[in-house]
Amino acid sequence: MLIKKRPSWALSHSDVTPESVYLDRRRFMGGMVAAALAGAGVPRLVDAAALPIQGESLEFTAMPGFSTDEEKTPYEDVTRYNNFYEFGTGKGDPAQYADEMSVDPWSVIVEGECDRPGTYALEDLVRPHDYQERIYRLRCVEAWSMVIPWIGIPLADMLKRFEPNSRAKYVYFETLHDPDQMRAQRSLFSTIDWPYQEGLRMDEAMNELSFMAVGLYGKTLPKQNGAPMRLVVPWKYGFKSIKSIVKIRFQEERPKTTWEMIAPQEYGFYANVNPEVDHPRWSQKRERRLPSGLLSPNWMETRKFNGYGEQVAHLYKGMDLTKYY
Ligand SMILES: Nc1nc2c(c(=O)[nH]1)N[C@H]1C(S)=C(S)[C@@H](COP(=O)(O)O)O[C@H]1N2
Ligand SMILES: [Mo]
Repeated sequence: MLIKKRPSWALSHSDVTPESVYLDRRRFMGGMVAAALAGAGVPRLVDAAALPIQGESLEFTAMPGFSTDEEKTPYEDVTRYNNFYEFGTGKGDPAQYADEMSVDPWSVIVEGECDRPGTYALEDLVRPHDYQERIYRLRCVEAWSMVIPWIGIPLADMLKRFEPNSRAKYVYFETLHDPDQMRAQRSLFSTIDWPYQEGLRMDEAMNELSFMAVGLYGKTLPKQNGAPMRLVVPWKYGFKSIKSIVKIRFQEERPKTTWEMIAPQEYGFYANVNPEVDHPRWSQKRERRLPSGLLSPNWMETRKFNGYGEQVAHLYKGMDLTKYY
């Protein structure tokens, strides 16, 4: 049974700001260690201490037309400040525990309304494609954001190979469900009814921005970021970008998605980044761009569709985005 507990990131508006203040206070009092434990972006006083970029190097083509030239979020923050509830709700939990998940070998079940269903080995899914690098903004519904250099392939290129048929109106994705490897799935008090599930309307999935990432910062994905393969949908709140995918299903009906199932009045299926539609318990007008601290909280205005309106606004023409949030 799903226990409807308030997720740690579903904080009330009055909780959200004090939390970052609280983390900063700890940083001042406890110094570097406390800050590292809090996971809220470690102050980089000594650059030489920077975390080396982990993983196997990948060859890729830079895609300047699909990349922001904003300053990239440092590797440390991208890989130590995560949401991956399968490993715990703390921002530092995924970096600490995702290593308990094995990602090799990895296969993905493809099913539903398509002519090429089957079980595909990861290599067969990605090998026919050339990798691209896309530097995208990632805006979490919790009102923090990052700029991440992803490596991967356009989602449309992968999905077309399965030959979806005319009844395929939506595509559903599912994360690995294995309590032996994912410690929070063993918890009796979990917020989430596992596995983590997400979905897109077919035209959203086929949009040129939708990306299947297998790496970041030029190397294979760290496990905490959703190895070996995760979705990246940059104009939507981060929770749509599902990690460690093991199932892809084409379907006629709109899939039920994890956060929508937990709190439908707060998290919708569409989840387009939208400063004009506040979360019921906090504002979505601004975001904290990581790294963020007390002296430089780095607040900035949130942009509609996370700044990708030119590429995606047409998908929602005529839709009331306050209703379809
Ligand atoms: N399977 C799974 N995917 C997930 C999540 C999760 O808890 N489980 N969290 C989502 C949320 S809320 C965000 S903001 C992003 C964070 O991605 P990152 O940790 O790589 O920055 O992953 C998304 N994908
Ligand atoms: Mo998120």
